[in-house]
Amino acid sequence: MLENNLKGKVVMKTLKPIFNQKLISAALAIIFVGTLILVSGNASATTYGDNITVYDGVGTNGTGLGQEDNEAEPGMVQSQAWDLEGFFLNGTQLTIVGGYNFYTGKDGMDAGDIFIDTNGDAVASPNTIPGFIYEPYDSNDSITETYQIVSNSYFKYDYVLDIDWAAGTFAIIQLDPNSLLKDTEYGSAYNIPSNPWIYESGGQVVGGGDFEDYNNANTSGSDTGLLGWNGDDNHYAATFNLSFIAAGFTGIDLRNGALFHNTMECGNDNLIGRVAPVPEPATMLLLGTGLAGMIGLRRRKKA
Ligand SMILES: [Ca+2]
Ligand SMILES: [Ca+2]
Ligand SMILES: [Ca+2]
Ligand SMILES: [Ca+2]
Repeated sequence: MLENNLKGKVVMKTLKPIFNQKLISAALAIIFVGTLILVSGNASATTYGDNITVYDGVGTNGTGLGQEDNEAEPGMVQSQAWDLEGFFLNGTQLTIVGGYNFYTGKDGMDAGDIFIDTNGDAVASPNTIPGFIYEPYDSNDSITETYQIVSNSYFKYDYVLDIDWAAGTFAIIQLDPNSLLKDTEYGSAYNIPSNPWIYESGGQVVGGGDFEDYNNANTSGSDTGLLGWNGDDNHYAATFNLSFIAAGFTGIDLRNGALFHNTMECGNDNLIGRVAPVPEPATMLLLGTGLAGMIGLRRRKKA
């Protein structure tokens, strides 16, 4: 198309202003599409918004986004009842979905809190944490585990949704490096990447609310694109309103990107969601100027 429009200098001169306008429009269109891709990543729209699940760094047996559907951590029970399947985001509505029943737990193992990182430095799903002393794993599970208390200085989460699953309520706690978190039952030596499990103490309560709870009757695979496993097609969901983010709460803003982490008491499965940062308007303008400039340069070389 470019070449056809450049048959002679006279023609080119008369077309030049229109051509530049087209180039700028094309550049802006490319930037617009690029921005959409940046915002959505590989996400796909569902009943609960975009699936924002990413790979948790361990295991490669799963399907779907992050290989997280029909996947639990290596060496752990592999079944739908233990499967955390995805984080979804619709505006400021964060939904977690699993074959695991958050409301009742499973075999005495309760659901965990949702940890949030907003400045990109969380040590999520590590295989080792320098300086951290892991509790020996009790291989025959004959004693009551001690559930180590872990300093947030190792994990660097910024907030936690401290969830009362039975009551349908949660507190938003702003964490600091001295906040204390609790590891999983098998967590210390056996299933390191799943940690931490729940909030223990420290930090500051900055808000809270009710969450929308769904049972499996409301949450089918067709709502989410998630799969049943070995004939078990139950899916459970819970939706948390993070509007405190939209309200511009100090230090937390989804536009800067965020990471979400959840596991259950035994750490059988580890789930991570991520929102990519949205470029600032100034950055987009720079990108646009640069791209238009590059196209202009290329065109001059051809002429
Ligand atoms: Ca599944
Ligand atoms: Ca999973
Ligand atoms: Ca952090
Ligand atoms: Ca997992």
